[in-house]
Amino acid sequence: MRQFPTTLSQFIIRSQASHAGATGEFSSLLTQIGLVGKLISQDLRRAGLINILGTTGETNVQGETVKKLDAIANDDFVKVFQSSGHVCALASEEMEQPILLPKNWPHGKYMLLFDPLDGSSNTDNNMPLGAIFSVLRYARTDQSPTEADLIRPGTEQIAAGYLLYGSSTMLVYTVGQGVYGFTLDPDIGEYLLSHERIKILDKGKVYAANEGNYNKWSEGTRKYFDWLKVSDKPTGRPYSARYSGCLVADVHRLLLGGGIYLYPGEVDKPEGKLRLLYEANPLAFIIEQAGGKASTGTTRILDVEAKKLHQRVALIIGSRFDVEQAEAHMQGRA
Ligand code: AFP
Repeated sequence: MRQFPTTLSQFIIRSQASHAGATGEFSSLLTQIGLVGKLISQDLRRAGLINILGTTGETNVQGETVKKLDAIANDDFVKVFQSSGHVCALASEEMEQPILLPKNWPHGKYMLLFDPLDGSSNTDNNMPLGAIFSVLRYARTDQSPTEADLIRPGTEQIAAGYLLYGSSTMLVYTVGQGVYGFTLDPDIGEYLLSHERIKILDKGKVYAANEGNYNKWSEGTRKYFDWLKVSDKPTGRPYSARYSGCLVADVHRLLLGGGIYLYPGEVDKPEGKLRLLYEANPLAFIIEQAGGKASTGTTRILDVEAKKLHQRVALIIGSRFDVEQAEAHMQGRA
C-alpha cells in the first residue's frame, strides 16, 4: 500500500489525544497558524507580479519603514485570529498596541505574540522571509487580559514556532516536547511532517551576523569574531560566514546544520536590535528544545525579565559549544 507522510492535522490530532483534558482549542490554533502561512506564502509567490513590493510610506512602532508585505502579513494574522475564538489577545511587532478582545467577542484562553514578516528587507529581492510566533496561556476567566498580561518571561511560553518562506514553505514548532518541522506541499495544500524531533549539533562550522557592525561592538565581542577566523583544526576554525538578513532563515540553517547566530548589543546600544517577545523568546524556546542555547551574552534569553511589549534584546543563539564560546569571549573569560 502507498505510504503517505503524516499531515500537520493528523500530527496535531495524535498529539492532542496524548494530552488528557485537551479541548482541541490549542490544536485549532496551530492549524490556523498553518493557514496564515499558506495565505502569506501565496502572496509572496506572486509578489513581484501584483504590486505588493516596496513600502507603504509609513514607519512602525520600532521606527522602521513598513513594507507593503509587512502590513499584508500582519493583517492576515489579525484577520485569521481575531475571530477564531482561540485567542483573547494579539500582539505584533508591527502594532503599537496589542489587540485585547472584549469578553463579549468570541475568544479563547490563549494569547498570541508574533512577528508577521521577519526579514522584510528581503521582500524586494526574492530572498527568504519568515514569521515567528509565541503562545501564552491566559489563566483568568473572569476578565479580559490587559497589555501587562502579555509581558511575560519566555519560560511561560506554552508553544512557539516559525514559518519559513524559502524555496519551500515550512512550519516548525515546539510545545515543549521536542521540535517538529512540516513542509507545505503546494500541490495538495497540506503541511507534511518532514523533520521529526529535530536536534541541533553541539557545535557547528558556520556563523551568522551583520559584521558591518564590528566597530560598534564591545572588545569581547570583537575578539570572539576574530577568534572565529583563526585557523585551528581541533576547534574546526575558521568558521564560514552565512548571513541572510532573515533571522528565521539563519536560525533554521543552524537548527539543521549547527552553528551560531549573533545580533549582539553594541557599546552605545547594549539592548541590541531584536525583539524579546516576538523574536528572541520563541526562537530560544525552539533552540533549547532542540538541545542548543540562547543567551544575551551574559543571561539565558528565557530568563530575561520582560518589562515592555516591544523590548529589544541582544541575541546569541545556536549550538551549545558555539554559544558558550561566544559568552566566554564576551564576558572576558577567553
Ligand atoms: P526586518 O524584519 O526589519 O528586516 O529585520 C530583520 C531582523 O529582525 C532579523 O530577521 C535579521 O537577522 C536582522 O533584523 C537584520 O538586521 P540588519 O539589517 O541590521 O543586519
